[in-house]
Formats: sequence, structure tokens, C-alpha cells
Amino acid sequence: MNMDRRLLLAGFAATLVAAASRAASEPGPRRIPVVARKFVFIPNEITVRQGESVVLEFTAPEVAMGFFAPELGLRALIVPGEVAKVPFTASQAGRFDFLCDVFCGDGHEGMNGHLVVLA
Ligand SMILES: [Cu+2]
Repeated sequence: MNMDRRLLLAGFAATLVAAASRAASEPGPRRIPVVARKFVFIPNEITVRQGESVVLEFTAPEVAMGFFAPELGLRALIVPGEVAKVPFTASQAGRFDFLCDVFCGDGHEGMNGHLVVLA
């Protein structure tokens, strides 16, 4: 094998390695874990960028909870022991309310938060 050919192969191998590491680090939709417990969402303010695709991943360690963001048309039932995944791509900038829409106890009415979409 002459030198030129060896260099060519080395360059090809380097390209493959670069492509592989790019694929490994390529982010899918950002995952945002949110815990719903009596009587708060943690975090209760979620910030995303306009156009960004995210997956809200809700868990409820205590009792069944709801996630409802009426202006965004998003809703999920959050059952203990499961992860409720809500894929979401923010098309519009703004500040959007969300709340728990499953009665979960005496503090239920105050259980809410905001989803902030930055332009
Ligand atoms: Cu509730």
C-alpha cells in the first residue's frame, strides 16, 4: 500500500469517526422531567425556545394528577408508576398557564405553573 492510499484511508476513517460521534451526540427532542406532587409541579416554570421540540415527561409519585395547558392544547393523565410523555413543539412565543385537572386533594386548586416559550 503506498503512502497516498494510506493517507486516503486514514482520512476516510477519521471522517467515519466524526460522523459517528456526531450521530451519538445529536440531540433528539429535549426531555424535560416534571414531578407532579401534592400540590405542586416541580419545576412549575418550564422554559423552551420557540421552534424547539421537547418531550415533557411527567411522573406523579403520590396520587394520579393531571397536566392541562389549555392554550397549547396539551393534556395528560399522570398515573403513579408511569411516565406520561407529552411531545411538544413550541410554535408561538409567550407565557402559557398549565394546571392540574385531576382532583388530587385539598391544595389541588392552587396546583399550576407556566410554560414560557422564548422567541
Ligand atoms: Cu390536582
